[in-house]
Amino acid sequence: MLLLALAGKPNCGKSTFFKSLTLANVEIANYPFTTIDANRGIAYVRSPCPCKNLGLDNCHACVDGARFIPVELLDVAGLVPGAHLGRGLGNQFLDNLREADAIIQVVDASGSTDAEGNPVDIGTNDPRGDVEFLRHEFSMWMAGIVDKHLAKLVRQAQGNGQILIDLLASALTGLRINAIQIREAVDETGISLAKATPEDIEKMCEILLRVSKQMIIAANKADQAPAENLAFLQELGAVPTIAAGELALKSAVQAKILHYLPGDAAFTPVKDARLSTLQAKALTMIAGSMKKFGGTGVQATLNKVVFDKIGMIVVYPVEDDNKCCNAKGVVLPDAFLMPKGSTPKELAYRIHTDIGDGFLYAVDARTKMRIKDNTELRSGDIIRIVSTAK
Ligand SMILES: Nc1nc2c(ncn2[C@@H]2O[C@H](COP(=O)(O)OP(=O)(O)O)[C@@H](O)[C@H]2O)c(=O)[nH]1
Ligand SMILES: [Mg+2]
Repeated sequence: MLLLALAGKPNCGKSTFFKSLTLANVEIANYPFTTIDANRGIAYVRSPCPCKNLGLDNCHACVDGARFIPVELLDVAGLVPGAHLGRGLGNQFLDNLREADAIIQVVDASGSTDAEGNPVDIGTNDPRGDVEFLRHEFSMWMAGIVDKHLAKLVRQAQGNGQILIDLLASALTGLRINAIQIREAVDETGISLAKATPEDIEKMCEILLRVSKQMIIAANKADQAPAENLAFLQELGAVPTIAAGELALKSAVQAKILHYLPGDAAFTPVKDARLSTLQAKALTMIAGSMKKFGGTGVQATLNKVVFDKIGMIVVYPVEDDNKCCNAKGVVLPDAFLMPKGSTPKELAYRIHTDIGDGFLYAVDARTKMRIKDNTELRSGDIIRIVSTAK
């Protein structure tokens, strides 16, 4: 399963963001509890279910045409300046970020917390510094790891540049960094890896971070954010978010007070729901912010990182391409997230190793045509795999 990590300084709203995405949502989750432990949980990306277009009215896997597909989410402890030197929980949370496929950088766009997360007046703290510092800490930490290994690897490579890169790649597999990415970073920096100074390594690691880790910024506390902060963050591709609003909505759905599907632009109160004055006031405020931003932005952030940044597509394997169902008649039973460029044969392996090993051909359920095993699948494809395995 994909792993996404929430990172940022203390008090920017990471845990609120995390809870709002992993709170057991009765309407969408098959799992009664989606929080695996305190800081690891299951969140869901939202994708339109193909059932609507195909006129399949007996689809039970989606909610009103919205399909929710699980990914794993990590709430990383608050990062403080100097973390790479071991400040705060230091290396422990940097180590957490290491295994993630992508990082959602939560930034306090309201500017109501300083660099260490202490409360200050709204608009006091400039989020520019917050954006910089995560990249800085992470790349400095990486540089420390490269620095630790490099001298020995240079001796082992005996003057062969490619071997040196390959050796370094092996040393960095835990960071999910490969030789191609190292080559790119070395070339772009223009350094000689064998003679790299500590400054060279730092420069290279900045680029290495950029090419190896996808990141997206959640401009959180958007409800209280000064316009210039939002404008600056949105220029960096940030999504304005109101994590506290999303969490309140999820709780209200659980309490059966309102209808709201994560990612909707608005919510509707349940008919005859009894709201306290406080609840009604809070919901009115949330509704106002949602109108301004087109929703709470929390689901939008998750979708953007998975579909646009990492580049995943959604593929629906079926056993019966006429009824788009499995052997038991369940319509569109599975939705798989797969990397862009995946092929039917890779889908077969994703279903089961035996199905992959016995792969014969695939059928596109929409066209009923056979497709070649090296065809690139497209998002929304419904595919029947024909295999010698049963
Ligand atoms: N106004 C506003 N406050 C928020 C939002 N998200 C979180 N907060 C508040 O920010 C504070 C810190 O949140 P928390 O999730 O504990 O931050 P963490 O330390 O990064 O995990 C809490 O008081 C939250 O209620 C938001 O979208 N808007
Ligand atoms: Mg927290």
